[in-house]
Amino acid sequence: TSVNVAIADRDHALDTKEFTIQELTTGLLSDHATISPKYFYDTVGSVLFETICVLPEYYPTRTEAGIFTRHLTDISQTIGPGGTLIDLGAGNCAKAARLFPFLHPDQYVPIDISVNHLTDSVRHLRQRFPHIEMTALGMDFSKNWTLPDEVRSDQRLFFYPGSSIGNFHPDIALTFLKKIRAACDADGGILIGIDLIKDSATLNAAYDDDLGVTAAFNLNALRHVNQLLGSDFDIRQWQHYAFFNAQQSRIEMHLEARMNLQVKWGNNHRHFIRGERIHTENSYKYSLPLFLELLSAAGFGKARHWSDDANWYAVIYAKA
Ligand code: AVI
Repeated sequence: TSVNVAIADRDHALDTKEFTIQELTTGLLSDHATISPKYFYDTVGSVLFETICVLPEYYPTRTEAGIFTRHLTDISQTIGPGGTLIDLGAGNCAKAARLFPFLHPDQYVPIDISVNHLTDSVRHLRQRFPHIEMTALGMDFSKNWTLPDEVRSDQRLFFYPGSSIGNFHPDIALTFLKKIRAACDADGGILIGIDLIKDSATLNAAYDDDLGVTAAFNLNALRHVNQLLGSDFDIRQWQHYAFFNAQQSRIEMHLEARMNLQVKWGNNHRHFIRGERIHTENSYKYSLPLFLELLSAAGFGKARHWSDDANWYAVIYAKA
């Protein structure tokens, strides 16, 4: 049985320097300034995110882990053994590795935008699970993607934990789910984690923790943008702002100017007045029926779900 670690750093699958500069400039110069949430995840940002995941206020990670601990046998019996496990946003591959002894995949395909991190993780994993063929892919799956030929086509299980789909607008989430559905044969499916709507106080605390880790995570985007763009954001002039927008059913994260200020980069500049904001992230929260509808609109068939006692979070398996 072979172990194959091929990092596919395809030109079209990761942003070019020109694209990054163009995208950031357009966002910063628009009336309502924006920075895409993908710019959170440089090395510092990735560590800050891992820290967020162990904070008492940030319930999604531990609630999802609890659902898997409690229902792993049922979940794996529902899905059935073998096939190809395609891990979207694999990171350190830990969540998928927990499933291996239950799902017994023949092939594991972790996909992540952060290629170096992924290579290291897969190197360790292949030693622990030498009988599973592994093909790591460095790509931004939020863009246009196709899976390379090395990825087997039968019995594909797309694994998308962490409620990361919540960071897409629902229209984009639907398009994305349709793409996943199209990449499945009739024997494929999706296993996905969804953060559910709950009281605003719990939601607000999860995105504005007492220790200020989420604030640092948000502000770190400015450091990262300074590196990418050569801009001169002064982080001390900005503050974290996050709240649950009930009408839109989403957490919004913004960076708010603490004073009138100016930012310069290349031949560009922008004035911000005190209180003006840069929108950095949305995190949509779903009701279970609404998300099941989304899956069926994307072409998925029969679905099963597992929740925690408080119904804060759901893990859903939907067959192709
Ligand atoms: C990655 N994603 C699911 C996180 C979320 O909850 O939307 C990102 C995050 N932003 C602030 N805290 C965590």
